[in-house]
Amino acid sequence: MQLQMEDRRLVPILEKVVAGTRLSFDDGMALYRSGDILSIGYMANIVRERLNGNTTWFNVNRHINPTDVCVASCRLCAFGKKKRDPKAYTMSLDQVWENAGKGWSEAITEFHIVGGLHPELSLDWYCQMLGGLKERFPQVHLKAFTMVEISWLAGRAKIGVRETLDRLREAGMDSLPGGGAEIFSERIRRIICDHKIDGGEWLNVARQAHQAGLKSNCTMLYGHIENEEDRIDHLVRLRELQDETGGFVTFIPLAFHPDNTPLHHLPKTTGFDDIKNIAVSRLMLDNIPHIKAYWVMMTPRIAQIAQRFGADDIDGTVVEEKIYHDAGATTTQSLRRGELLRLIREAGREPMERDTLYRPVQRTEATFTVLV
Ligand code: V47
Repeated sequence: MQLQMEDRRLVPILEKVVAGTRLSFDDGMALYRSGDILSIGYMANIVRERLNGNTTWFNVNRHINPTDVCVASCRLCAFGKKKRDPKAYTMSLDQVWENAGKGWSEAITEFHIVGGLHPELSLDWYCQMLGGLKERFPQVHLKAFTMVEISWLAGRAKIGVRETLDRLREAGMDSLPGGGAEIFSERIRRIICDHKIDGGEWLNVARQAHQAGLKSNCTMLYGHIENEEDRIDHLVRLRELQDETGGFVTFIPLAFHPDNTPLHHLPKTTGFDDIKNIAVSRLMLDNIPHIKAYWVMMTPRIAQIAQRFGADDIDGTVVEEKIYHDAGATTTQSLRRGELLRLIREAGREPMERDTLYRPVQRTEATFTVLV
């Protein structure tokens, strides 16, 4: 039985979705302009179940932010600080390694490592940091540095992006997170993050990472001053690069949190828009295997509902998230494994623990009990 679509303009899109035909820019616009969230979710769920069945993936990870010192002054950000700011911090290598081991259990499979664009820390310092982590935690996957950080480190070392990636990989980097993409539209970037590399360069660094054999994630920051065309343009540009490289593993739509940023006057996103972004991205990004509803950003409640609107991933236990909490996120800073399992099961999905590259993780009782 098929859903009776309230918005009849979506019927041709449903036909494409059922046939597995790629959606056009205009289809994307029609989806964003429609209020018929149930029909949009129904279609996104078809794609989600085609690609991931009834599984919802999660992982057990820890975030490490070695420094919040940043030469850029992005209006979207509440995390970055100038070096002279008394509240700014930069960890020593020993502190990074010690921080990584806090609350350490065999259960953690991933360190998610990102930070500011520090004016002095060198590529060698970052290589030492990765090497020290690998030495201490050899089984943990190091998902480290946004495309923006890679470009910055290459510039500081006065070498090319490819050589920078190669050196970081030799030191222990296993893949890259999806941050820093924001929204590719130059008109918007000039206002929200004018000190950052432009969208073309972000895609170029991602291309080189994928060509070097490294997988990465990708993101889109929405809910600030962009419009729906900017969003579809962003999604289509990611889809085009994915056609070329196949290197993106997961897409994560990130809702803008205005608190403590120069854009604090902007309203927060709504649950409706959060769910719609999950669903539209699932429908437009037909070549990216996973869509993550990042609970830290969208709250566990919305991330749970998103599992029936196109998302197949809820991220992980996280532990000590800083970027969103500096920008006013009121969610907890970590979720226990048992809580993630409950959220997923109540949404009628089957939880599957994964490593960063979506290989199922098997647990013995001994390691299982550590985090439940
Ligand atoms: O790059 C910064 C965004 C990103 C704000 O790859 C903000 O698995 C909202 O990329 N309001 C970092 N967003 C987070 C990120 C991420 C998160 C979870 C998983 C993965 C992954 C990647 O957060 C930044 C920027 O786009 N951001 N400030 C803010 N005030």
